[in-house]
Amino acid sequence: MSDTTASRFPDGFTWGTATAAHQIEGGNTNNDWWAFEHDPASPAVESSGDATDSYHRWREDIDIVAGLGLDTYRFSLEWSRIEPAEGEFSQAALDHYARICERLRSRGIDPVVTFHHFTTPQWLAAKGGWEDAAIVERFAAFVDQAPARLDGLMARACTINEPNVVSFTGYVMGFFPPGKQLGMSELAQINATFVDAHRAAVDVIRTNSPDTPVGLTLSMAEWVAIDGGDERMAEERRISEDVFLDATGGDDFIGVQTYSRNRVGTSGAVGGEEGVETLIMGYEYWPQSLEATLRRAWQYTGGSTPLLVTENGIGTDDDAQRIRYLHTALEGVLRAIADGVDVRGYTCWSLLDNFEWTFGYAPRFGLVQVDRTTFARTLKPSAHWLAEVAAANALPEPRGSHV
Ligand code: GCO
Repeated sequence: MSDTTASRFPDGFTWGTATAAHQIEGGNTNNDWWAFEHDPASPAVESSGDATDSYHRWREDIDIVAGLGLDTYRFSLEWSRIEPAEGEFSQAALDHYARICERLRSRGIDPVVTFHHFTTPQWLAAKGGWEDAAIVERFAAFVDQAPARLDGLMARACTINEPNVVSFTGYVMGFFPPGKQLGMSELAQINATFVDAHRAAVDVIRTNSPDTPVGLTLSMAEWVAIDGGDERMAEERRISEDVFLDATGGDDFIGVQTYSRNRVGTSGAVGGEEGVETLIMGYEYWPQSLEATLRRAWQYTGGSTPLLVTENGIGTDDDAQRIRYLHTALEGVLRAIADGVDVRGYTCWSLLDNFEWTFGYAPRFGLVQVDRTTFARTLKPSAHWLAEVAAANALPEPRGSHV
């Protein structure tokens, strides 16, 4: 970009990075994911094991975020630690997360707290998990524990991370727990339960912690209709995204999380386009998708709610490719902002190479590499690149091979 003003983000734009409890803490033996990872019949390739040992090394993680000069760290509470058995709440676990918030605050970093990031306690999964609408009250009861302890510490609260991914991947594809392959009517029911749980959590958080902005984080893709697939594409997008965007009315923000695009023909997904690289995650290298999803979230909701990019990144062993991906994605953010889309911040997924769910440890999304044996953290060039962007609140001129 040659126009330097066009490379600047608005004043007050926030810069951060994100993680989730089960992907980094290690030893989360009491949730549905641990059971799934250890079920020989499940597609999960390996155990999360010690993950990045962040349940113990969280201070070091926060020091890295602080050292990079980022102002936001998004992380999640592990429900199965806070409520290891129904109705039994662990003060020690809550204290742990409060200490994380306190240290972040003391380093000038905003704690963005996610209440549900994919994992559900085993005792609750055994009662039917998200298939039983009773989970709404149980989730609200869990959420109710934290604001009292974390009030005044959370900068923002995210109720449920990507409910659309949990429902579709877990209950239709069978690729996440509980590994079921149900039909569309059951999916609609499960989605409705997630929506109810989100609304209930918003109410609880607003009651207990009225000054904390609260919202949902949604997995969004750029949707492309191929060869007359418009109707099919719109229907898939409705079930996957729109029913959740509809549920965000009155929220303080919408968390947009984007990685790639979905190409849909008359009978469903058609896969990647010839000539476009397929990443280790199985989807296309398509950083342009972030701009598309921000525009759509904004347009679909009538510009009623500010947007935050709560996740965006790439699983790759090629860190130069990561920098290119982030650069291209952020150019799209700038274009969207220039057109009036109210985007307040950018949070890169992820701080650390970590446990990528069913795929195990092979996809590396981190700005920071983690040795799987010593847990030593080593910053990648992309970490320094993002730090520079955050410090300048602007994109640098594209370098050399940038596309
Ligand atoms: C998500 C997932 C993350 C993944 C990331 C990369 O919210 O999509 O939260 O846990 O690791 O998306 O696939």
